[in-house]
Amino acid sequence: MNKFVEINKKVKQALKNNKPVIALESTIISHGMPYPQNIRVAKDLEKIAEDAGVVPATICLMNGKIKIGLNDNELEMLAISKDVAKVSRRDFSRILASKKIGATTVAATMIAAHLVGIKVFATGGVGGVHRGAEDSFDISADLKEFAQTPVIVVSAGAKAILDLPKTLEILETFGVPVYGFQTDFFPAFYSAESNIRIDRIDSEKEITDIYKTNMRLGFKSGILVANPIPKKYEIPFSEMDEHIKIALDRAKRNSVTGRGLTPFLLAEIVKITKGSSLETNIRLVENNVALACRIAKAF
Ligand code: PSU
Ligand code: MN
Repeated sequence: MNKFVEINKKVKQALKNNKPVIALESTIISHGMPYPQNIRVAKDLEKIAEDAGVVPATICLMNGKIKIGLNDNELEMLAISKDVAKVSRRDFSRILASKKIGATTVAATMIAAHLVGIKVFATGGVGGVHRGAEDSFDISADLKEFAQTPVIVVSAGAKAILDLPKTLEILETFGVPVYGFQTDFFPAFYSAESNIRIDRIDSEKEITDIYKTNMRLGFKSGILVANPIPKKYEIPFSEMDEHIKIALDRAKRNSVTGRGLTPFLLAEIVKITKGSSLETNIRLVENNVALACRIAKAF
């Protein structure tokens, strides 16, 4: 095994015995949610997986190692420390070499998961094409990663802070399969549906069949499974759009760009919605973990 990789005992056992494992990202803990909700969510997601008979592997970079599966202390460090780097593909080697703490984004978590043979990964929402990308060129490295790393990622679509049609266009250009899970429309993170039609699948087995076919063909792409938040927890698209416009305007006035933009927008939206967007965010990640577990078991 790669000398940079450190897998905890439970995950190693499960991988060795071909038992179901899912990957979880750590940027959602360090940069995506405020303390103390972030640590509660991190532990709660692991418990959802364990209760489903699946071994959770939360992933981060620490002490020059790619850590696969974290203990409570490590999760707490990610949740509390102000010194955690947000790591996408380009940051990976810098943070490993410096032995600093890095939280992995969707892109970096896919890289690590694939390195150790984890096929399924649950997150909240993937990065995408930012609104105004025609000027800023801000397109998440997550999209490029989907083109080259064969991991199934369960996400509540893409965050409504993004330009959803452009995000889907780029994924199509990169040859990335995107499926609505039991829906014909791309979910918009906080809202169960946008008005954008996508291909639909209805069962976990269809996903594992497509993945296996992809692998047999030698295709390298990942698969994005877009799993809508349950209707009863959603914030309607029209309502969310108002909040998002305010947050985007604040980002512009404060000149927030680059890797700081997504965390800034998420935090502003939590303030604007007085915490209700955070509640929604938590519900949708839980829902994604539950589906990821069912897909991992279907393998
Ligand atoms: N979705 C969330 N919270 C997050 C993110 C996504 O609900 O914190 C993170 C993920 O780690 C994702 C990253 O990979 O934001 C995308 O950042 P950027 O747009 O800078 O690529
Ligand atoms: Mn970006």
